Amino acid sequence: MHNSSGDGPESPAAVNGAFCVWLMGLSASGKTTLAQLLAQALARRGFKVEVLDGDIMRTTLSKGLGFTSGDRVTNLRRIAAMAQNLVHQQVVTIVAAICPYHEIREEVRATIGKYIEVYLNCPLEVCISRDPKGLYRQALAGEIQHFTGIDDVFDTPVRPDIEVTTHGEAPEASLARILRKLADLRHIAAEPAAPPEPIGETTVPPQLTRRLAR
Ligand code: ADX
Repeated sequence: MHNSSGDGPESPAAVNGAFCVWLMGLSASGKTTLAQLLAQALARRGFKVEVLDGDIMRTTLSKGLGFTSGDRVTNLRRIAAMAQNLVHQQVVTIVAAICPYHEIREEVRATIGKYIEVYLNCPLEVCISRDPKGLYRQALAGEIQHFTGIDDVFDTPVRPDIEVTTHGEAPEASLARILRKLADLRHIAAEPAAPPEPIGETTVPPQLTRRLAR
């Protein structure tokens, strides 16, 4: 878990309530990269943050599930239940999972409650040309079935809360866009919160404390 500032009342998560950001899009659209960047940015702002990545969840919570529509729905329901639980415990939760169908998106939104849908819009041809795991090549050769975008559907999100085009801009630019929108939606402060002022006591720099102790 990313965590920079603890659980005290000064924690922005404690003040505004935690939330879940769900990054959805085709395989190789940049979900994992953006999830990590977003997690670091939010941890720097003092939030407790957890990332639930589809690739990892499928080796743990959803181990053994495949990619039929039924298995995907089961996988996504499990992830949503875990996300709901984490948000309830004031952990900002970032999910990186394809989440290909309209209906299951509505369901996970209802399960989680404080849910921000982010669509990583990246053309299929770009994802195919990236193909970091060689899975598109295998799917196009018919070696694996039910591959999203090849022989399985990806419903284009109709009303994402945020849409970023991950082929036309650097991940840092997508990140900045997401952070701005989270601020517009009042989930985070517009600027990183300043460290809280000590009340009724003087802060002694650590070097000085050591010198005084000698
Ligand atoms: S989801 O459809 O249930 O949301 P999830 O995000 O968990 O999918 O897993 C997608 C990841 O599994 C992809 O990034 C890819 O690495 C891998 N994968 C293996 N087989 C498939 C497939 N048939 N379709 C999509 N992704 C697959």
